[in-house]
Amino acid sequence: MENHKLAAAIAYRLLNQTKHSSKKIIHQRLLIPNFSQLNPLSSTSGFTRHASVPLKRFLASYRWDLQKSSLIRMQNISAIHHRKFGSVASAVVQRNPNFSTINNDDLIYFEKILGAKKVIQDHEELETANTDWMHKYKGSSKLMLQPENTTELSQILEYCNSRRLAVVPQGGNTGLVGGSVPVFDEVIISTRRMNNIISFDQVSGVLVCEAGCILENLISFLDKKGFIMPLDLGAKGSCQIGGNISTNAGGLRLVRYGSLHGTVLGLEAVLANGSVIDMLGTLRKDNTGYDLKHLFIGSEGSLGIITKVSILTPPKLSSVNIAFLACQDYISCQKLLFQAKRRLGEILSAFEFLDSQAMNLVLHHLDGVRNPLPSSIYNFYVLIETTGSNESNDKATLEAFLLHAMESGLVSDGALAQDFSQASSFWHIREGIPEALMKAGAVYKYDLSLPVEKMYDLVEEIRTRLGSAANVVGYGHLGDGNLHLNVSAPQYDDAILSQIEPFVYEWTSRHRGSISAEHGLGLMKAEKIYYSKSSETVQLMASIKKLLDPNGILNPYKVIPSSLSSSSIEAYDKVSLLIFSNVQDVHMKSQPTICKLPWSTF
Ligand code: FAD
Ligand code: 2HG
Ligand code: ZN
Repeated sequence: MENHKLAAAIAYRLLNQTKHSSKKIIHQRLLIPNFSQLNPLSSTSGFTRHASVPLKRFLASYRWDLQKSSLIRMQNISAIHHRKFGSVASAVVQRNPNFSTINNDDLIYFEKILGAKKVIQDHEELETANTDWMHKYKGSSKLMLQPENTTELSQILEYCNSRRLAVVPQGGNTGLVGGSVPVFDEVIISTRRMNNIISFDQVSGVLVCEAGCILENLISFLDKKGFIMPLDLGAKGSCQIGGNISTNAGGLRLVRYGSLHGTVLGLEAVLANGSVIDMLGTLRKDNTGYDLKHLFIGSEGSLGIITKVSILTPPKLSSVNIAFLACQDYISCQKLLFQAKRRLGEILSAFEFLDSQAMNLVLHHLDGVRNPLPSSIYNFYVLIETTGSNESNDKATLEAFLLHAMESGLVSDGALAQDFSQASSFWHIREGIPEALMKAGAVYKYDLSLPVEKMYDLVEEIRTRLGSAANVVGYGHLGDGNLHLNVSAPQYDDAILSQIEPFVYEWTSRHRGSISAEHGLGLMKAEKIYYSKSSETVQLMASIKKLLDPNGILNPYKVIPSSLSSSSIEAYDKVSLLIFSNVQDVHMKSQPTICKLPWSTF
């Protein structure tokens, strides 16, 4: 098909400019004040709606600044109605009686080393810090400490360890697996005051900063220097780099820049006994023995508290393009990914997908969101971003890719963002899904790595199992083989849960997937670890935990199954006998039937 006919057949639409409250967007608009000159079809006040534009002209006029705005901030979340808490935590674990409870002498000590303003006992502040982003997990801590530097944090941990006071490290509290809030009365150690940028090297692109820096602030800082963060996620307005590293967050750019195991060059961490471990190297290459920083990346605060990080940041490239495409079926999404990897190659920077259920939720629950392709509801949508340094080449490459995708019928309709506002509205649809789900009611979240070709079968199977009882939503980082399966229901209901679990974990295990692609295990999945890890691996993890945190004070009840995280080595032996006598199927051979042993058993 000739280009112009194709362009006419596929309505590349221009969006009405949506209002957006983000300060960041306003800032970015200032960076491209003369955009209306770049694009003859647009103006700073609005865009012609649904105008079809010849593809070549459209692509030629398309350019905007790279960074997206923060869509999710904690202050937005207050609008989300408060959820009834289930018995998620207390049903599975009991408070470890080896832990002490806070007394007056403790408070006097903390005030002495930190000063009163960093020792928080205020009811409202504690209520927020005890409650997770989803309002699903809630602890009852009476104390939050906010150290300002590594020395203060080290003193806190040394003291807590000597007193057997359990602690929970907390960054931006955007975690989705109940890892960032206390289960019982653990002391909350917040890194929010440790938010200084220490150095930035323009030549190497290495950023060194404290763990409490908010991701979006780092993005803004780097933007001015002509660099970007190698990770980007919807929670960037609240999450902290220490929390990102502790969860090994994936996000929207992993397909291009890889995981934090690759980009984090160094760390400083404080162990449970207060020892400061300086691994804050800035070298790309350092093979002097074990690379222990990796133990802290993704260990969810169970081995130490990260205080400083050094991270490799890529240069900001000038040519960014975003396409929002519709596909009729999941197989087309897969084929599109296959094509995108080959045809877009090194300029591909995001490949995200959502199904029509996810799209409907966003349209229904988020203000100011429009479907870029409103003429029909398609079964699947794919958001593709390219980032490169050669504007004309990148455009030509994307153009060729899109033409091919349309000609071969993989794409049914599509829209290309023409400016930052449109790009941001495309991203808003994808990044806004978690918030829309929160507004829709109760939500069961599963974050799975699965072979791409099998991934959506699971969504359909769960849909069949649940019938009309719940809305089953599938979306995620298709480019990374990461499905976000969310089940949305009017309220939490054990009948619904029993249709999902253990089915979802067994299915994932059978397909050799991971039950946590990027959010971690936290409290939610500590007991489910055997679905993705062998018993020997879990044993080794428990031994490492024991070595670094012998009293088990760091983020107890999370990550490691409770049966393996008692405070004595003898108890480990006893428990492992109890667990591993319970052999199930091939992938599950080390899976205990859910160990609900009370601590007093040890
Ligand atoms: P918190 O939630 O405070 O903590 C998370 C875990 O890390 C806890 O176990 C906590 O104890 C530990 N921790 C925190 N700080 C430290 C520290 N300094 N040292 C040791 N342990 C620490 N995740 C993704 O991977 N990809 C996404 O695309 C993504 N998108 C999201 C979108 C939304 C809207 C939301 C709400 C969450 C999203 N998440 C995503 C989940 C979440 O993991 C990330 O938001 C983020 O990495 C958590 O950072 P945080 O600072 O909020 O950490
Ligand atoms: C995302 O990719 C996050 O948007 C959240 O990882 C996923 O809410 C979820 O299930
Ligand atoms: Zn995600």
